Amino acid sequence: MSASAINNVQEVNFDGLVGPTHNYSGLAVGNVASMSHGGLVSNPKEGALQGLLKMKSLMDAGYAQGVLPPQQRPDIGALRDLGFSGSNSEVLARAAKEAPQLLRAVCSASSMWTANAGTITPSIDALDSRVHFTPANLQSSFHRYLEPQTTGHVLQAIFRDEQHFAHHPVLPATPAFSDEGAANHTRLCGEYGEPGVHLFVYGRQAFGGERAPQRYPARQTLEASQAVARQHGLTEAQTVFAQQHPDAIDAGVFHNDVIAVGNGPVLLYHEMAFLDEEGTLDELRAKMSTPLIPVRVPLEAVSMEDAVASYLFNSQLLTNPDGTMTLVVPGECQEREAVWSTIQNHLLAGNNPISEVIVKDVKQSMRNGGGPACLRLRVVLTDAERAALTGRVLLTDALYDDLTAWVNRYYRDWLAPDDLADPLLAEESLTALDELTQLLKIGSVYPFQLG
Ligand code: SUG
Repeated sequence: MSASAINNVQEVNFDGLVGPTHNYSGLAVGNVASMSHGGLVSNPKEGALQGLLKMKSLMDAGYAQGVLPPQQRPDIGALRDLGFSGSNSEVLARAAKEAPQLLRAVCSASSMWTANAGTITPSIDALDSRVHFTPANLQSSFHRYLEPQTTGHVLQAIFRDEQHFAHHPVLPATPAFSDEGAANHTRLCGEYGEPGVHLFVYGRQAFGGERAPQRYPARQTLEASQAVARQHGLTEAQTVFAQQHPDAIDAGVFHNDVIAVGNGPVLLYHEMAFLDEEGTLDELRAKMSTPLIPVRVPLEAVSMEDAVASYLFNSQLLTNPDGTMTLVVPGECQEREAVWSTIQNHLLAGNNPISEVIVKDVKQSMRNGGGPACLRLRVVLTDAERAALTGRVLLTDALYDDLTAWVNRYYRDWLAPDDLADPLLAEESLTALDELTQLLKIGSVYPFQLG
């Protein structure tokens, strides 16, 4: 019997709940969807329910599903740090008048994209047999730079048991160590309980390096990826560091997970994903103990524009017990002829384990550049590690019902940019989040709870 079968090792997808202040503020440079939808009216209730439905349908299909809470927004503390003073209402009103771009940033519900929450190494690959976590510093943008502290609290609250879980400090929040977490990290392996190889994809080198994007920022540095690997004790034999193609970043591919997705031995990628495609595959093949199954999508089949607009590569690739794989694609893939026919004729009909496609509507998130894969943080856990989790964070029918009722109770279905200054929105959000931490039984994780 294989190691994963013995220890019942599973991949758990921890999806981020869409927060009550979900809005479109055009905050993310280089993220085409965010830049083009800034100013639209959002529907936080619909966003949260779409996310919950995705979680529920994957749970119903037999995949292990977890949930992570959103963050405290508006982050009035951040506005105070920037010199706004007075009561909460006064702080919000002054920011709305004097620095609306800052108010928008502190209201972002961007923590829903938990693929950016951090990088995880499963215990199977760690010398001390613990699961290792590093929250991403997300220093590339102000609205996301606000996330790591609470992300750290949340991860430490849930993965609290020190016998099983090890937490590392966030990397220095400076351009040299720009880190966007699991969106630029893929673990390839045979079965989950077998040793894996960690593919870290970076956009630029802080110290040296020849090629870098010209138009849009590269959000991950080689130095950051190397530091995370070092923290987790990963050796050279366990890691591959590959540069993302700078032209892809300039076409709107702001994370590797917008152009590639891997799971088990399969790496589904677009020909423009890596600067050195052959070198990357060769190194993976040399280091993996199981044969790599590359599934390459050529430019002639899917243009960069189609890849970025459809988020084909931001699909979730899920492993089934019989070794086949299921691809969970966003609804936008159906709207692009070239993408849909590539899915049918190249992926499903091809000689690879992908045998099923599920379409999910996560439009509220997609308009900000977050597809199915952005919304989840993958954590490979053994039975014992799952049993050691703190809180009620693994989805069940009862938890789904509770969370759906909670969203329906507190969330608005209409949020225009001007509503962000509404002090009632801030109050509603705090009340909702306080109740959520009780519902999830994770204790105090938010600044307003920790004092
Ligand atoms: O960081 N969008 C996010 C989307 C992150 C998607 N995550 C992954 N690819 N893993 C970002 O660009 C937009 C917020 C706004 O414009 O209101 C935003 O932050």
